[in-house]
Amino acid sequence: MTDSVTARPQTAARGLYPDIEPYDTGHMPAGRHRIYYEQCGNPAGLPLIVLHGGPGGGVSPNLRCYFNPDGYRAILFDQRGCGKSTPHASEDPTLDDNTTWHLVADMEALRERLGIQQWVVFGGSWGSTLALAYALTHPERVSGLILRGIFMVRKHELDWFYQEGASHIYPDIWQKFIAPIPSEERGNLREAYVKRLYSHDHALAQRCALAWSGWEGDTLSIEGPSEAGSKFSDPEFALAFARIESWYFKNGGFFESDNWILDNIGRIRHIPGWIVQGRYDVVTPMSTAWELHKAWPEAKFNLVKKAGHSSSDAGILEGLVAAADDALAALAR
Ligand code: STX
Repeated sequence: MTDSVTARPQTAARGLYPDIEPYDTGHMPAGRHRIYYEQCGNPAGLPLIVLHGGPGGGVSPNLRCYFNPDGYRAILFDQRGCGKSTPHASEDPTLDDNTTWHLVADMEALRERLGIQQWVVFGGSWGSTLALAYALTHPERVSGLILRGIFMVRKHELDWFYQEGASHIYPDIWQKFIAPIPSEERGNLREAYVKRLYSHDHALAQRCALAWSGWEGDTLSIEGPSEAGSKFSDPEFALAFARIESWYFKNGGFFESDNWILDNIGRIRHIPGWIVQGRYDVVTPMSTAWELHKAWPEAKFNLVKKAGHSSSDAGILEGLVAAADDALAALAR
């Protein structure tokens, strides 16, 4: 292979930072839970916390690589019930103590444990929901918000993805999503799923979990379903993911009212913000990001023309790295 093939053009967009190992990992007790966290980059850098999606998605090593490791002290953690946090929802009989407000409290406990006054909050999809909920609860703790694939867990957003809407864009994949549910129960798919995900018929629960999880995994990216196997087809991941998501969605994200985030956005408009949204996001369609942009015009709004929901879709990845670089330049002392 010649240099002309491998050399990156001068105009190459920003890619991920190189793979990195955490300089610290641990488990934080939270009631009967133990919350896994890791710290990466520069211990004296600008603190930033990463909020994964789902809920129930867990963090992965590539999430460490959106942040300049010389400038950031990036903290990643697995939210209750998923990833390396325990008990794992795939083998936990209850999610009663797993709500948005428990996660917000876990973030506060983690912040105090790590001796951090303020941090940048970075989250995509459900991570954007949780970031907004946290900022609205503890605005003084947030130095900046970097949000991707905006999601507010409102009924119409859930109906779009789990009842009718996305079904028209991915009818082939939708067919697999509805397959485990008898036709007479398809009028309310979320309810039909919730009933089965804790079934004593373990094979049924597992089949439903894989169908639920596969629907999301296969519709995330503008590139379409990944050919290679993915974590969405891992039975344990899928069971925790489906149980946690459906529990949060059944409860409207545990918000006081459907439009709670937007109704209260005035309380956090002073926080420096970056919004990155793919136009062809089928999981969390752009209309929600657009509403947020209208309600919070001060935040930088990066509409990525040729991208879907995934944080690894090229334009989204570049937009997130650029936003984190911008935030570092603006906020580091
Ligand atoms: N779930 C939206 C969400 O938060 C309805 C989400 N979508 N995909 C993900 O999260 C991961 C790929 C991060 C698991």
